[in-house]
Formats: sequence, C-alpha cells, structure tokens
Amino acid sequence: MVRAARNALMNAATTYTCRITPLGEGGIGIVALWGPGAAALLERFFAGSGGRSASELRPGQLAHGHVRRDGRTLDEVILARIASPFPGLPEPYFEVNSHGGVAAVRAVQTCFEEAGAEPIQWEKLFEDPAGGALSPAGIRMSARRELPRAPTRLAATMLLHQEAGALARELARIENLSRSGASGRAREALDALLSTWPLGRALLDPPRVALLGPPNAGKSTLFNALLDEERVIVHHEPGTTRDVIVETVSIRGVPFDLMDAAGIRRPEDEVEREAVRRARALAGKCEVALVVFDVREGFPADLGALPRGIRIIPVANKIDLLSGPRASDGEPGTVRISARERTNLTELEDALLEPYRDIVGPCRRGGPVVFSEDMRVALARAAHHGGLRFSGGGESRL
Ligand SMILES: Nc1nc2c(ncn2[C@@H]2O[C@H](COP(=O)(O)OP(=O)(O)OP(=O)(O)O)[C@@H](O)[C@H]2O)c(=O)[nH]1
Ligand SMILES: [Mg+2]
Repeated sequence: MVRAARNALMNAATTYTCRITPLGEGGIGIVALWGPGAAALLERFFAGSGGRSASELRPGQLAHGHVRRDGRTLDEVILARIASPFPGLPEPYFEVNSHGGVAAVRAVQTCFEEAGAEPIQWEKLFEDPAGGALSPAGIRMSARRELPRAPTRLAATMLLHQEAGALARELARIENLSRSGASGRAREALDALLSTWPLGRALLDPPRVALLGPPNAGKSTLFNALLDEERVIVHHEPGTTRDVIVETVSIRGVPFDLMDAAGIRRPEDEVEREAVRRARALAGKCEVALVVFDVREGFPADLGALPRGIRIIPVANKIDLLSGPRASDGEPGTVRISARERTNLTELEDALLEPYRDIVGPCRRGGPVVFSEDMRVALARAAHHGGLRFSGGGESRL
C-alpha cells in the first residue's frame, strides 16, 4: 500500500534530490539523491578515492571522494549508499555527506539539480496518504515529520512515544472494543483520547500568552521572572515597553509563547497610542491573558473588552508591598505574586498548566496523545459516525 501511495507522490522513473539537513553553518550537510538515474548522475560528478565509483556501492557501503564539476572540486565528501530509510522510494538511494555550510551544500545540490534531478522538500519524505492520518504508518510519519520542530523535551518525548506506537495501539484497542460490542467502553476510551488534543496541540504549537494590564503593574518584571533572565528593559517610569516582545518558555515541559506589550491606558501621545493599539491587537492573537495589576490598586476596571474565548488569569502583583493580609482581590481565580521577589510563581505556572493538568503525567509516561489537527478531525468524524475504524485499510509494513 505504501509503495503504491508513494509512487503516486513520487514517480518511479524520476531521479530526486533533497537536502535533508538545514542549510547553515555546521559540521556536516547531507544531500540525498535517489531514483533510477542516481548512480549514473553520481558517475558524472563523484570522483571516488582510489577510483571507486557510485555504481559499485552496495547498500550499507561508503566511499570517500570529491564532487567535481567542469574540472573543479566542489567539495570533499563521503558518499553513502543506503537501503532506503523511507520505504517505497525509487531505488537506489544515496546520501552525499558534504561539509556543512551554505556554499558547499548548495553547490552539490545545484550540481545534481542542473543535471536533471528533481528537487523536493524533506517534509515530502514524511507524507503518507496511504492509510490516512490515523493509520499506524500515517501516525509514524507525522511524528517523524514534527520531531525536528519539537520545542521542548516533553514534546519530543511525546512524539517518540507516538512514533513507537502508543497512539496506534490505543486506536487498535478501541477498534477491538467496538468490534466486540463494548461500544460504551469504546466511546469512553475515544473521549479520553480526544481529551489529549489540547496538550498535543500545545506541545507543538505553543499557546500564546499575553501579559496585559496597566502601566507599571510589573508585566515586564514578571515576563523576565518567567524567562529567568533579563531580556526586557525594566524601568521605573510607566510606559517603558513600547513594542511587543515574544519569548518561548518551557513550563514543566509545556511550551508557551509569552508576549509582553505596553501597558493599556489612556493614550497621551502618538507613540503611546500605537503601543496601546498593538497591545489590544496582541490580545486578539492570544489564547491566554495574564492580566497583571498592582495588588494595592485592584483588578483594572478600564482594561476594555478582551476577545471572547481568551482565558483570563488575573495576577495581583507586588504582594511584597502589602503590610497586612488582604481578604480578596475581587476576581475569582486571582493568583497573588511578587514578580520582583519571585514569590508564588509556581502557583502562576499551575494556573497556566491547568487545562493540561490531567494529561501531562500520562503523556510523560508514554501514553497516547493526539498531536495533529488531521488526527483530531478524523477521530471526531469516526466518533460521530460510530464506525470506529481508524486505519482506513492502509496498514503498512513501515
Ligand atoms: N515591590 C515590587 N515592585 C515591583 C514588582 N514587580 C515590578 N515591580 C516594579 O514596578 C516597576 C514597573 O515594573 P515593569 O515590569 O516595568 O512594569 P510594566 O507593567 O511592564 O510597565 P509598562 O511596560 O510601562 O506598562 C519597576 O520599578 C519594577 O521594579 C513586585 O512584585 N514588587
Ligand atoms: Mg513593560
């Protein structure tokens, strides 16, 4: 099945080339080349040490040599013939390990392209439409494709567990439950699986968190405290932060994009008006708003309307300046902190992690997690139709 599907993506008569390491400074840069014309193309450009040629290489063998063009050496390389790591690709499959760096890698790749190899993007290698998003092969491919982008270790761990079959096994178990007539239990398990989606999404697409509130409330101080380093100018005059600053933080493995903006208040000049406009626009792009205010002043009355659906966490700051205990801050769920003294930041982190509270533990231990929108849609559709067949007949040997 996979072979057929891949051939629909990649023509068996075409020779392809693909840069499979990022372009930039590095010790090594790899350009892959495969398909029926690959060996002949290498015969033209690869001069092996001791006269070794690409056609002699069997899968698993390496050869040292140079990539040469028009009598000029482009790079010294190690050529590897590999049994294709992506089943279904037209054979033979080679990898040219050149010196990492923009010029050397580009020169090798351009040379192959100009000789007729068709360039493709590395993501294409991980496309597997054969069994659909919920087939074991489809899940494995998605996990591999996302892995280079995992922003935290928990995200990478989650993907590796799904790649190793955690989600596929759970889907098979649900299918079996459904087949054996235990539809209630199948349904429950399916709902439990769907409840992992908020975490699966957050791990790969960090929730955006806006720090909002009056000027001088301590937003930038809190931003820095959460980042654990000084990257934003903190100033005692109100209105210091005039632009939006974004940093990704990992809170116990869950990434968040923290966004610090200017305090929202009545604009007094043009620059400030623009800053305030940006702060409002920022709120529109965020999933969470940390509304920071001075505990002595209370929740800001003039914050204006925040977008619907945004999760609001009221944060009463500067509790170190309180002389006695305060009964209430007016807003339910208010977290009381001192950004400067770093007091109660754990409580604030708990509040940020609240939507994922029950899922982080099982995820860390290797449980199944739905981690793509395609999967979520396919699952919801299966649940809606009550069929509970996930693999779409596309089971593969991958
Ligand atoms: N005592 C005390 N002072 C704080 C605390 N947090 C911030 N401050 C002080 O309050 C002042 C303003 O802090 P900022 O973090 O710049 O406030 P901001 O909300 O980012 O201000 P704008 O960017 O102007 O809107 C600074 O002098 C901080 O040192 C706190 O928890 N306790
Ligand atoms: Mg600020």
